[in-house]
Amino acid sequence: MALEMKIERIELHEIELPLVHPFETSFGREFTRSCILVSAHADGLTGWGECTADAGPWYAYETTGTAWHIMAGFLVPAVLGQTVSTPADVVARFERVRGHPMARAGVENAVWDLLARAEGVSLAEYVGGTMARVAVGVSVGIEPTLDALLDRVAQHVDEGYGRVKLKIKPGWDVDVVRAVRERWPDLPLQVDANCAYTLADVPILLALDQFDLLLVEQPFHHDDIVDHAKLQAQMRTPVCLDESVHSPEHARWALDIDACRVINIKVCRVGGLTAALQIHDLCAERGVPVWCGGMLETNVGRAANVALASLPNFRLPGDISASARYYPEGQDVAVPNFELNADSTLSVPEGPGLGVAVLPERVAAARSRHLVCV
Ligand code: OSB
Ligand code: MG
Repeated sequence: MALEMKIERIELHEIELPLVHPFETSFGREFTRSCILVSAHADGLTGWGECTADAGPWYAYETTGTAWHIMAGFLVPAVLGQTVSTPADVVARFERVRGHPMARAGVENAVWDLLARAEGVSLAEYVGGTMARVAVGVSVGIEPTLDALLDRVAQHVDEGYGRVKLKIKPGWDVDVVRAVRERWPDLPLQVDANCAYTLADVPILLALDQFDLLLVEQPFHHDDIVDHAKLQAQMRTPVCLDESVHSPEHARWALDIDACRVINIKVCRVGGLTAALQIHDLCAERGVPVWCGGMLETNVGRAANVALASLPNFRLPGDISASARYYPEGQDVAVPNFELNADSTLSVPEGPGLGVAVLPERVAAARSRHLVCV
């Protein structure tokens, strides 16, 4: 008999946590991280989702403010008091909402966790995951000097990370990648431009071909696929799209025109776990590898990422680093922490749902806004 749950209460918690190390990308330097946690309550169980919209519209157009508005005004009312048996019931209720993928993901993922807990299975099992450990790497931000960057990379290599991603931007690219490559000739390495280049910069990007990179991530405009296709046609290194793929349709359009040969799947950017699974399956059918991106999540979002990354077509290491890389000890909102295994993997939690426990006192300590919807 199919499980049925009536969603009795949904709460929104806007939180802010300090990063252990500032994180700089081509769009700016962050010292803290904001997000909205969503809790969905039914039958004495609670499911958690993390909406990774940040304080400002720098990575994507969504912010904590717009996501709050869309969730509180439209998404929460669409599911509150409703009976659901599968995540598809939630997706169907959100169909009228255009855009705002991060807001949708926050609510949808809370219901995924709730339903997996009710079924008594891990989220990894619930999504069809097959791997007990997922390969991971670390995303290294732009540093004030090349020496500081080399120190950071050395620290992470010493910690056991088997794959490194460097953030690049005009003026912080070929020479930086060359220096890292010279010091670590065999390190699996990739770069992420976060949209900082244009077609005029193709010669710079082609110069990266000499460094044997796993991929070059999102060099061009945040909505572009056409210019990326022009680059991929000339470039040996696989182009990987992040920002431009905000739905399964965008993924299909990008693959249809060979705009990329790898896709970074971020659960929130694509609108939730359902869409993430669809992109995974589409890429598997087309023989295109995917990997799991990160948005400096708390252990709530990280647990969802690890569950997703346990699917078979996640063939490249994810930006899912150990918890200690992100927030000071004792401040992340959920336990236990994710620890790096000696083979540069994280273990997939086996407990019900996300497999981590949210600590209400830690949520309350980090919280700047709270809404209870009944
Ligand atoms: O482009 O992948 C990105 C963090 C915030 C916004 C965008 C990106 C990132 C990262 C961090 O690279 C990855 C992580 O969570 O470790
Ligand atoms: Mg990226």
